[in-house]
Amino acid sequence: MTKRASIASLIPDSQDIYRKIVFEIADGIIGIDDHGVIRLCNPATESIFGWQTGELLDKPLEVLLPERVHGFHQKLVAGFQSGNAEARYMGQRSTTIVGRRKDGAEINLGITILRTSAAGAPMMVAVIRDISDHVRYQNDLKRLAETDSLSGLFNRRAFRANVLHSVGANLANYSSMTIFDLDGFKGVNDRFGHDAGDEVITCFSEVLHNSIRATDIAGRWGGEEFVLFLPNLKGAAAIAVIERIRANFTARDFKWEGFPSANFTVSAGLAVAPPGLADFSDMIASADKALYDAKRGGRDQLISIEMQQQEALAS
Ligand code: GH3
Ligand code: MG
Ligand code: MG
Repeated sequence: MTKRASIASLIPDSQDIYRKIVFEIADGIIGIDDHGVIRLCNPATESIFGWQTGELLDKPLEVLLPERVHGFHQKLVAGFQSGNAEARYMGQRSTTIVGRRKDGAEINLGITILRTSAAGAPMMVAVIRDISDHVRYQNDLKRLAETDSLSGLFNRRAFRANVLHSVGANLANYSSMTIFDLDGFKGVNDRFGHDAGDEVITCFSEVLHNSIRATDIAGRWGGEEFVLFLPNLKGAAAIAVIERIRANFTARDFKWEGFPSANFTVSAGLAVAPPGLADFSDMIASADKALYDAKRGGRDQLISIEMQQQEALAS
């Protein structure tokens, strides 16, 4: 049966208006029978999923879904079939519905499912909208809101949010909070210019980013100050990470026209928080105190502080 014939048999002649809506609407409309086989499919569905006219009819619905969501989708459909709702919108929650085009590309979908029947047999109809552009736009906005544009690292707000999330998940373990402050940075701007200063900031950000684990969280605290949170790391292991970052940064040669090549140093304050400590401000304050000691002690060094259990309990 061709697609047109198939749709025609499901929509009585007297209901021309419905036929027109199904054919012309930009949203995909798709109907599946009890066995999950596609029995109705409008032109918009084919164009959303990149199939040719009539190709989707009589295929299992699974051809429109990435393999990894097949099980989840079957449960979703079974839940809807056994429930009381006549219609349900899916795609609003944080996990959007993912579909797969014929070429394998994944797309984000907003879907309304309806329970109905056609020619005496039960049928589930889905009205499908491709919301990929919308999801991409949302993700772009989120990234812009969270990222510092010069360094590409988390900004202060996003850093705090990510640390609190990580601490919440690792409350039973030690963690380390470090603040870095580039040494004599006013002098860099004054001698080499503001663009050179920006280059040094970018370089330190790269070194920081390239020296940490995927679970570590780095941010630009402001100006030439950076923060690093190391979950599940303390003592010598944490110190080794910070010292490697400091050494990698100092090893970078900067060469600006008219000047001999230059190297820079960075001071750091490290606070090791005992298990159970979730107070962000306390960790930052302790790291800042250690940083102050590092500056006062002559710069180009790391000072670390072990936060006390009492402090943790008091917070
Ligand atoms: P110290 O060793 O004590 O840290 O000395 P310092 O010169 O680094 O002192 P301070 O932290 O007070 O100076 C920070 C300077 O960083 C001041 C500010 O002009 C400069 N700065 C802040 N943000 C930026 C930026 O985005 N780009 C550039 N080029 N400079 C910046
Ligand atoms: Mg500073
Ligand atoms: Mg400084």
